[in-house]
Amino acid sequence: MTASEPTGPGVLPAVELLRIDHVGVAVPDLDAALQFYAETFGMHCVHQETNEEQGVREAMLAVGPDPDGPRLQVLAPASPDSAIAKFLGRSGPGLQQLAYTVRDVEATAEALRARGLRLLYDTPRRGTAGSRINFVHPKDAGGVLVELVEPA
Ligand code: MC0
Repeated sequence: MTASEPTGPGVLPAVELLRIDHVGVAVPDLDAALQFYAETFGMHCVHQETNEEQGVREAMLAVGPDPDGPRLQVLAPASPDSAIAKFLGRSGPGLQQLAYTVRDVEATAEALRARGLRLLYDTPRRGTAGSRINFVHPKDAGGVLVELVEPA
């Protein structure tokens, strides 16, 4: 905090995004998608897991040589009633989410709530590799499902 920063009642807390964490695409078949991205774009999988709570089988693909750079997340449904299954049924395969890395997911969620945006969860849930995540409703973010990711 510097002397020039505004403080006091009515001043909104800052929203601090660090970088693009990943872009998520919904696919019907994870293994087929991994083969497609490897053969077509030369992208390789650096992490894979099933997140039962989210109902997804997911893989993170590195893009380019930077091991800490933004990733492509490939999301396939692990259950028929999951968010990804519903997305595929409505829109078909394609871009499902844009995720930003944040230092503090609760503080960022609170700062967005203060701006009138709806967060999907009252408290953060478990995301990829033990991260803590929350989402902004796509109707409050220009038609984009925005994910906040606080890495483990
Ligand atoms: C729905 N809508 C979207 C959208 N999903 N718009 C843009 N991007 C999306 N992904 C639109 C619909 O078209 C509809 O628009 C309106 O939002 C409301 O639709 P709805 O019927 O309420 O939609 P639902 O029931 O499919 O729910 C949407 C919602 C859901 C975003 C709330 O998908 C959700 O809870 N997502 C968060 C969890 C998630 O996505 N998990 C999978 C990734 P109209 O104009 O027709 O009204 S797991 C993950 O990402 C983890 C592993 C991680 O990264 O660590």
